[in-house]
Amino acid sequence: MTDLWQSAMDHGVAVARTAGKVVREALRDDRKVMTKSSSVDLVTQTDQQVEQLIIQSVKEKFPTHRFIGEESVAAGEPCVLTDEPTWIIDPIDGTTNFVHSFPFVAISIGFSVKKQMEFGVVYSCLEDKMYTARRGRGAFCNGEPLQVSQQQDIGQSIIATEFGSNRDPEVVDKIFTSLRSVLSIPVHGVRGAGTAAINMCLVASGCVEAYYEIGMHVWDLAAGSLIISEAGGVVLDVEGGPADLMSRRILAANNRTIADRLVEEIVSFSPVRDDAPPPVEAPSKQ
Ligand code: LIP
Repeated sequence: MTDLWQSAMDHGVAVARTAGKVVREALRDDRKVMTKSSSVDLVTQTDQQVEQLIIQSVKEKFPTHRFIGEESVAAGEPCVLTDEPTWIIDPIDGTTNFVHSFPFVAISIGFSVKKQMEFGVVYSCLEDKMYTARRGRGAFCNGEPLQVSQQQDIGQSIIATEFGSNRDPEVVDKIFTSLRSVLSIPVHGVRGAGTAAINMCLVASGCVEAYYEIGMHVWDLAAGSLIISEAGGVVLDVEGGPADLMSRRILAANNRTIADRLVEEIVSFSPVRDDAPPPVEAPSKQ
């Protein structure tokens, strides 16, 4: 089995590189923008094209493997993680960045077996940085080993977070209450790259101490979560318990001390889970 997962990972890296080329080329043209759950939840034809490219390429080599892909789920495919080998794909993490040519865009590919991440690949395709991790074998960027920051003092830290695409006033209030508390610790700074996957790779690289967010999805997190833990960090729920990648809540940090301090400041809430059954539509009255 070991060699099989290595060849799957090699394929993941190769297809992420090909996908990155497609994304870079698409940036030269006009992008037709569509919306999904809200007017600020964007998708383009390139997201859909890249997801199909990745899935077709993997299917040819690993015909029995399963997929959870952002755009396939948006099109109605189930978002269920089984024990089977499963590729968890975000074809463009940072779609809003892509639409605006804001220069942080990633292809994120996680691979899970028996509900455990075996490898993660995040290709920051405009920086040409290939982040990789395999369970038990460390994390790397362009082949160089990654190590989280050794900082224990939150007051000397940079924290990454995002605002997401939910504009419900109650949710926005909670996000801003957390942000105000974190800033007021005070921390050295708060940053956000506009992509969960790259934020996680920044934690793994040691230049950001932690990243938290409520509202992103399993495809944003799957690969990055392994890259952080293989770089020596911790991946938790925002209340400090074990991470649940389907819960749409994440707190990833360089160490438990920084994570525990952030738990005190984050106002938690629970979006609809990624694996929740689709809402049943009420029968129309005749
Ligand atoms: C996005 C994330 C971003 C987060 C958004 C969204 P997309 O992913 O990476 O950091 O704030 O909620 O999930 O839609 O660009 O793949």
